[in-house]
Amino acid sequence: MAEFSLPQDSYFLGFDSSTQSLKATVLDSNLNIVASELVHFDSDLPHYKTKDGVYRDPSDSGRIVSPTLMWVEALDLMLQKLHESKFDFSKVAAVSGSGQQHGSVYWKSGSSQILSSLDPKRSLLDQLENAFSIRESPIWMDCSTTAECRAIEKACGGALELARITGSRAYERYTGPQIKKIFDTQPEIYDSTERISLVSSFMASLFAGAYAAIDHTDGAGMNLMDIKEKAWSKVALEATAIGLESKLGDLAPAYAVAGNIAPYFVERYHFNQNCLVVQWSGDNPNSVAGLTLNIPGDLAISLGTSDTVFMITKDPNPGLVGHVFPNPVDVEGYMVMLVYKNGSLTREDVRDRYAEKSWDVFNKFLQQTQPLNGGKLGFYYKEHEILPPLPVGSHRYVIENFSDTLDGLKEREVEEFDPPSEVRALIEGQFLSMRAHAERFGMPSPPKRIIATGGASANHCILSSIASIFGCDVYTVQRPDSASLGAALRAAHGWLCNKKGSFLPISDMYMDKLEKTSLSCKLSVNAGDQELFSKYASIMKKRIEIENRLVQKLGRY
Ligand code: ADP
Ligand code: XUL
Repeated sequence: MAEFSLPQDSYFLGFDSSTQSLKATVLDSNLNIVASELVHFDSDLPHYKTKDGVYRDPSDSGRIVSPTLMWVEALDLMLQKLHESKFDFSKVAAVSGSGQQHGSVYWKSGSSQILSSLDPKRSLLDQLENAFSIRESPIWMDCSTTAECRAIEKACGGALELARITGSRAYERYTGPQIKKIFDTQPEIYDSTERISLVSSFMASLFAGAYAAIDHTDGAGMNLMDIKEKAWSKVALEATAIGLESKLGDLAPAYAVAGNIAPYFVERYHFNQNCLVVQWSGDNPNSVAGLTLNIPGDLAISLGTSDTVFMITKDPNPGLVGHVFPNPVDVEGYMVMLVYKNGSLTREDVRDRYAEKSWDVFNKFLQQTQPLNGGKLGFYYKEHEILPPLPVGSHRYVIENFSDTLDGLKEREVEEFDPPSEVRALIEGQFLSMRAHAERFGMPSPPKRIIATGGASANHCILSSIASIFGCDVYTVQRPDSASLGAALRAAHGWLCNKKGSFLPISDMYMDKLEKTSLSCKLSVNAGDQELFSKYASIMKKRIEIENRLVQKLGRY
């Protein structure tokens, strides 16, 4: 083991190019955080005029994109900020990162030439201004490709068959349906594109100064990769667009090296020329690494722009709900995941409308109201939801004569609750939905424990509701950005695998010393009581009954 230990006095730099910001976390060779930095898109780069990092089509077509160049400029600014804080780039042994999943970048023919000859005297933004055939990247919040999804499913033998091959049925935000839309509606732009990257492989390409491969894990978020073979699926490629394989390039394992860092970064920021660029991956998969999720039965909940729930498994069984991706730090394992679009931005919306725009007031309302909310149930969709597939809108119900048992009780639809009940209905609704769908997806109930991460995991009142609804202890990590932390850890892991010349189990890196590293989790809230857990089970059944009716009436499938 010693011959494969991390070099002393070296750093591992991890990024997270997410919806609202670019974050960086630096680990030292003892896996402790030594630096972190953030570029917030709306406030640090206001000239792009994004709201929450995105542009929403006002016509309600469901089109949601982000300016590709904003991500490039964010990297210029991030490196500038680190430089100004006297960060010593020369100590960085490896760089890796996370990208928001599914988003895509379209490189114009001839751009590989620009990438491989970057001039260290000029910013990246300046040189990449004309490198993209599409200037606005479709991102995970987009839901404008329902027709393309149905066409791809049909061509692949149905939704279930597509899920069996690629890990998911067709989803609007997935890259394959997004590419199909461009291929069908803007063929000349498709033809003028020489490479399509994911956000993750795009950022890796900048650092490597050459097109980086798409990694096996983030590649599973495209509806294009065979998750067992870890190769492009011929049938899915054919169902999507002609001539696609060459535009996608190769796939690679997440632990592989994309190349040495480009001379641009060596000359401009004084990185060491031997610094490795380890393949970037998706933000959720990197959180699996950052949360050291290696025990089946542990559940992770990420409360970022999106809310996600994930677990690891050796034996995935992809179906019509949820997603399966290869585990980025276990070559034989997989992760299963549920994704909610109405996460933090919907909580902010309810906070702004009912709780005086203040998390303190929001939390006071959560504390003032009773668990189960006196039988008041709410469904809040500020964005078209993924799970369940419902359009924008809110629906509120009161269970008549609510008492402890719900058997035979009927609900009545209402217009609005009092403000404290609105807040509780939102929070209980979000986590009851997660519990219900995660149970259907094979989550042990209660799970052994939950590890919470993402911006909203800083909110203790929200974590308390999670502990009551799921009936288990809730842990948190030192900092809520597990995606950039996981990326830094994967940079170290990739460095070691490269040194060894083959895959090394990631737990070998922290086996006996987890508690002494920045990766350790701490207990944040104890499990709620068993009786309340059972009461939540019966109100959850009622909620799913109502949800199924809403899907029948308004749903997209
Ligand atoms: P992403 O990585 O998807 O860009 P983050 O994980 O950084 O998102 O989370 C950002 C979100 O965290 C914000 O939209 C905000 O609503 C939420 N957040 C931050 N602090 C709190 C808090 N105290 N209570 C609830 N939500 C919070
Ligand atoms: C995952 C998903 C989101 C994005 C946002 O499928 O769509 O969680 O990764 O970061």
